[in-house]
Amino acid sequence: MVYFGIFLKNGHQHSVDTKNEMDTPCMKTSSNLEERISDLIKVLRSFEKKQDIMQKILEEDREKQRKSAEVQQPAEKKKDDANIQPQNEADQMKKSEKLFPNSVLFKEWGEDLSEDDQREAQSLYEKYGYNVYLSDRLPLDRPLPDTRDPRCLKKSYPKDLPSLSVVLIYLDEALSVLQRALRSIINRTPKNLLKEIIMVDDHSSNDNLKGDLDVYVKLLEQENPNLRIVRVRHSEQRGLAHARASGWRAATADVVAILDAHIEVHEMWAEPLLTQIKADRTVVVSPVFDRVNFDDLKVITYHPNAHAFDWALWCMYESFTPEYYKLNDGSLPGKSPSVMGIMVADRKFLGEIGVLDEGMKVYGGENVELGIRVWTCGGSVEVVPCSKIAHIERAHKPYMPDLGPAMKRNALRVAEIWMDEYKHNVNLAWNIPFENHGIDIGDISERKKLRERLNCKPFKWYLDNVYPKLDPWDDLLAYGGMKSLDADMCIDQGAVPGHTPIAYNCYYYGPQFTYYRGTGELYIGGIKSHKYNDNRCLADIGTEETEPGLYNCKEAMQKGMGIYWDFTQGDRGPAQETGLRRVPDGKHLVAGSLFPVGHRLDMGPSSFRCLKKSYPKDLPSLSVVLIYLDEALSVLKRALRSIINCTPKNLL
Ligand SMILES: [Mn+2]
Repeated sequence: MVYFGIFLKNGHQHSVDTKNEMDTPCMKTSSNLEERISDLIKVLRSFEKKQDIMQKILEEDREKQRKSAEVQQPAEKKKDDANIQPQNEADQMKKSEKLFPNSVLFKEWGEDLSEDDQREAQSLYEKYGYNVYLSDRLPLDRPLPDTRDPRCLKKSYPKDLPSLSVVLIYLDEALSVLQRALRSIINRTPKNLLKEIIMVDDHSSNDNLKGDLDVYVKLLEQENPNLRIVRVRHSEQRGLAHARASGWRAATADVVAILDAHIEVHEMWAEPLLTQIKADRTVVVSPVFDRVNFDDLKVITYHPNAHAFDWALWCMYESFTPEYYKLNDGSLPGKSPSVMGIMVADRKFLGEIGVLDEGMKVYGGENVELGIRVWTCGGSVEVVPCSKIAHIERAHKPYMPDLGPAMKRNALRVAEIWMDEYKHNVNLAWNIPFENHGIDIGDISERKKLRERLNCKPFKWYLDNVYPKLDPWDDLLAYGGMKSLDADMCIDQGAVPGHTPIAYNCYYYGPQFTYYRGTGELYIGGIKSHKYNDNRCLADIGTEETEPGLYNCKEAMQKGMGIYWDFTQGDRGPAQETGLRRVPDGKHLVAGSLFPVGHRLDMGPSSFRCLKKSYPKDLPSLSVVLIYLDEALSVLKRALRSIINCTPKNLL
């Protein structure tokens, strides 16, 4: 028996209590207590291992995404070593032993450090997530490579640009990093435009962000008598969205630039942004970030890309529209579905449309919310290539070790307020039930009222016009884990790379996420948010003897494999009633054998020559010998089942 779809598209949770099973994996077969305990430990271990694997897969996936964004617009590694101590051969001779061979900090940096310095660098890195040891030793006004499109250098900007408030938000940032941000802003923003810098401390605990920073700010004030430097301190940690909004509230200039504090601005960063806002007060703009490596603090050029997100609302780079690339001028601003976080906007306009959702907690989602809100409520979002900011990509963030729960919660909030009939895609992406998921998203009444008051367009308009690359997933019928009730196992994508789905203890994470589409496609191991990405379809490769495999859907189609599956109502019919059949109302379960041998639909043009062969009628009779030692029961059962089902009765 197969149980498919813990959560179904109509939002009802099936009566089988899957949650319980996740918490207490139980083994039915062992009878004595010791055996049960050791089995339980094994299950837990394999569960942990599986989680590790999943974590790795996710990381690799992210890395792949990041790389594909870079490949589209390849990042060139600048050979600008001006600030880094040269490593000559004499230095290499007295190389001290690597104390932290496994630390990512020392993977490509720190060859020549003494053991004491290694210890200091490592402990600072662990605390901050970037190389504070090195930052403390680099000049505060270090030069940055000019990474702009050459056409930017020829542009001229209006003289009468709006005035600017720069908001820096921070939480336990390293002092030298914060100082370098301040220094770069003051040095590289025209004095007549920079009205004030507002520093928002979201309740840092570092002592030197009190005394030492105060001294530095005093010095800057003396140096720049016309510049207002405002300090805002939260008495408790309020999270990113609230901190950014606090900065906005304290601002008084025409335009407000809300930045992270681990940045350095490039020359002429402000003018291109202010020019766009001067021309259209409803446009929210973002500079292009160059990456500052967390280890050697070198600047890696990033080319302009749109800022976007997936259905889990994790942010990601995305190409601009095809129309943008037709213009063939990479110095032009491009429209963008969202912002990554850093934003520059007309101060009053930002207020009119509701600044930021201060009901967001900790981290994540607020940037996507802003993007959707700006677009649907009468404005637009642009990335401006001639404005560049170097931004430290931290190895870990200070807010909390795992940002997932906060992200999930904030994403559900965005969905509930802004996504109309598409809101459940966020649940799908996080694989949580549509209702009764037990996650408190806070009070959303004010934000819903705001949306009404501003008369904002529906989310469908946003999908159709602003972010058509996002797959609306509007024909999904079911999602969740697919479980064999007989074997008490779930279908799992198995080893990647590889094409063989396996039966595995149910733990309902990434590799077991299963999605069933109205087309009949069945994805195992996840679903992609974007139309341009391919999913992995369960495919019948076309021979009666072979179990289905997991293949890229398009590839499977081209090869003539069957990728459309049908489900029957979840009655427990005899096991040989093979095949998955769809329920008429698309709401309920699936019956059949876990690996539906030989069932295929819509084979398409087949090139399998074996299928066309014919064999003599009077073949010799056959004994099948199966040898085994500690084989899994279900594997053995499946072998027997397939032999009986797939061997002519008169021969076996
Ligand atoms: Mn940042």
